[in-house]
Amino acid sequence: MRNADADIALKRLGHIMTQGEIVAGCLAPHPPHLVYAENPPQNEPVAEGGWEQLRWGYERLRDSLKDVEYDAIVLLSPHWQTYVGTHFLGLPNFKSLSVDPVFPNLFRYHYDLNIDVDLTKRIHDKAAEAGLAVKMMENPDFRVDYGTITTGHMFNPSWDKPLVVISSNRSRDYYSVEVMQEMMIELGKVTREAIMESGKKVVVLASNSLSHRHFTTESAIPEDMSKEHITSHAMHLWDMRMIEYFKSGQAQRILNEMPEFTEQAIAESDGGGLSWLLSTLDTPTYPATLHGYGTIIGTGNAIVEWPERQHSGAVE
Ligand code: 2X7
Ligand code: FE2
Repeated sequence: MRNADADIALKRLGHIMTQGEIVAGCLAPHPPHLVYAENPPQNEPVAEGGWEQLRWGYERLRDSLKDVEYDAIVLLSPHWQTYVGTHFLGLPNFKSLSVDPVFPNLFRYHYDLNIDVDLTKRIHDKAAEAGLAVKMMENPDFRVDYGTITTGHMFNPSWDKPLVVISSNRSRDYYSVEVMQEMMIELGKVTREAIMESGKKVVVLASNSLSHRHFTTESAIPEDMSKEHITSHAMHLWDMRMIEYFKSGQAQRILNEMPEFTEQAIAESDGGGLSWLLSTLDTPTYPATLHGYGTIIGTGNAIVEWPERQHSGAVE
């Protein structure tokens, strides 16, 4: 009897020890202006600062995670747009120059990033099993989009953690926000399952702005903050509504209102990142931490952390 009890206890312990964990989920937007304003050596253009509210927000996010151990970063970028299914960066390393097609004056970044191919393959395979169309991107000359690079840099400027990079399937363009969201909720579920089964500790990042109406012209000095503000009051109201839901733990309400938000605020949630993120976190009911909010060429951007490690019975 004692031996049987000991066996069960050992099995349970083994399960706890090998169980993976999402330590945090974050909304981590990627306007290239943030990297431009930071002046890292990898980026060619030189700035006189700018967008400090958001850059301080990223500082607070990095600070919040500085003592938290994790193995990999899983990131979905709306600027890697794939029209047939969801794709995953599938080689151990990608190195090249990433240029923002709209703001080449601000973002020409020499990147060198490592991929956690094992975790990528686990998520890819689980998504395939669930019936989602998926593909591993194994072209070594593939150029990584600026959304991935900007979020990757602002979240972890030392690039010392491997990434899993997931494309944005444009099902919203072919179908509707509702169809896109159904697919992203499924992708979020399998992402969570694959992480749990991998035994790894992971941070998940949705790389997108909230309201996304740009100005149509750029000021002579892009970092002139006297010119920066939200495009319209309607966009501001939508952003504040979403932030209220983040802070009060109402993820289900965000998912319910996603079609109206995405259409009326021209929101970058159209790429599926926010729906996917909330699904990886099992539609959280606990409050998220708002690390920062600010506008960039008229768009609304929030840096938000769901400290998942403090919930779901996880051990820090
Ligand atoms: O990709 C972006 C964005 N999401 C918001 C603002 C400005 C530029 O690029
Ligand atoms: Fe964007």
